[in-house]
Amino acid sequence: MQLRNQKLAMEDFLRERAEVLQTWPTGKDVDFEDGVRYQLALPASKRFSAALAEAERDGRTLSQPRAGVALVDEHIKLLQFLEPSCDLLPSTIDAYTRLNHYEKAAEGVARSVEAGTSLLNGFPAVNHGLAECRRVVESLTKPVQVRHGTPDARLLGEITLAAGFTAYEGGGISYNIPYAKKVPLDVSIRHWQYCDRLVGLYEERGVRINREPFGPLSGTLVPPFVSHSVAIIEGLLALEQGCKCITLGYGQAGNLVQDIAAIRALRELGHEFFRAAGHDDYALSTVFHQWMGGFPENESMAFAVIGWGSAMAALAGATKVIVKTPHEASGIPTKEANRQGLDATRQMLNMVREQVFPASPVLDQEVELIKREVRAVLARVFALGDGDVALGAVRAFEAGVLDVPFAPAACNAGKLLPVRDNEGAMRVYEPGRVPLPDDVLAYHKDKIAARARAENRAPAFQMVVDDIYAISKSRLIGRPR
Ligand code: 8ZB
Repeated sequence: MQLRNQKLAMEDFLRERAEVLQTWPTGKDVDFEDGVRYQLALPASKRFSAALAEAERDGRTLSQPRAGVALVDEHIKLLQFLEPSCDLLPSTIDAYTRLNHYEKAAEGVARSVEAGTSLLNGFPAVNHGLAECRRVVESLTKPVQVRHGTPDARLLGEITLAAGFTAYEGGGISYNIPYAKKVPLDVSIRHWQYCDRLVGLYEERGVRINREPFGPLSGTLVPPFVSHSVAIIEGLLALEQGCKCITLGYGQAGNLVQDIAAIRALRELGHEFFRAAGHDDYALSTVFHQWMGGFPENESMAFAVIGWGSAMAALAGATKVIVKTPHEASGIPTKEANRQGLDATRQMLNMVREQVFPASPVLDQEVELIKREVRAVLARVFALGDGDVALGAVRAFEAGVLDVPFAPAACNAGKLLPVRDNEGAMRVYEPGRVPLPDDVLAYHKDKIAARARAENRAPAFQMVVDDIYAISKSRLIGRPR
């Protein structure tokens, strides 16, 4: 395959489309023109892009849960129950659909009907098909996004966008590296070019669809520059295919200064790289994910983690925050627990709303550090791709230049090791083959050495392990006992 960051030719897209729509029977109900008409008839109050634009204008942070169950009526009831407590709605897709195992999802639906409860970990939108997905959209008053984790999300995109969902999460890197073991990266990137081209076709017809690369990646001690580099690459890939409404994401690290700096750097780097690639007609927003790593079992303790993430999202000025629940440590939350997470989040967002984190040299320094790191990595990505960012991304993962900590994908080097410094910021303990400038590496090393001194132990892999479990055991930093 000759992967290139080029807008897919219409005839190639249409040929592929005919195949995609045949992969499962519900595909045949999809009609693009009908989808455009349906989307254009939606009220502005159901448009994801409109809600984001308004929040950007007013400097507000919107809240959004994750939620999805097997059966349509139960899914509708769940979202209607959450709707008063949040600004934006999801439909979290089940794991079988994410792997394109629609037969298994069908079994799960049948068994859920028998059991009278959801036996899938999300909403199988492909199996339910266009008309049932429209019933979901029509039963709600707020915008709904498809949230999943699917390396090949072409059919899912065709069905849900024609059904009136107005936002689509994912990307060829961010829905491969953390989710799949052996899907080749060029394949998933190519499948996501299809999704982005489809969104672009809706855009051409005046239908704005929000696109959100999945920011947190493995959710396990990911330094901001790693996830920012991937987010910007996926933003560039989406823009090339005609997407115009991009939300770049970041998962909370836990250190106040680093988290605020990360969202600021993400926004500024987004504009920097998008404009440098010749894009000027787009809307950019940001999403902050409440802590994506291990949570405490204790629900009161979990609320503290949720609250800290909410405060950071608001102080960082993120456009939206993805909300966790007090059940995070145990699995899929009940609808009540989900709503509790949303209510706790909204209370914190409302209290922090008017406050501004004071300008400070420490913050500026952290912003500048992240920017230098991302620029260094992306410069190498472009060089490896002979100027092409799609090809460059594939080669950069092969070379370990892009390297996501603790990700399952075989095509990910897994040589970069992160660890927290003495204030809990994510630093690089072992860079692997990631091309950070020497002075930047020396800075990380110094910050880690300061922690090692404070803990009276040498920096070692044990420190990394301690950090992975720290928050679930009630601390940010994995100090020795
Ligand atoms: C990568 C995202 C993981 C997070 C939550 C997990 C975890 C997954 C559902 C869900 C509510 C669902 N999650 N599936 N939350 N309903 N069907 O996504 O708990 O926090």
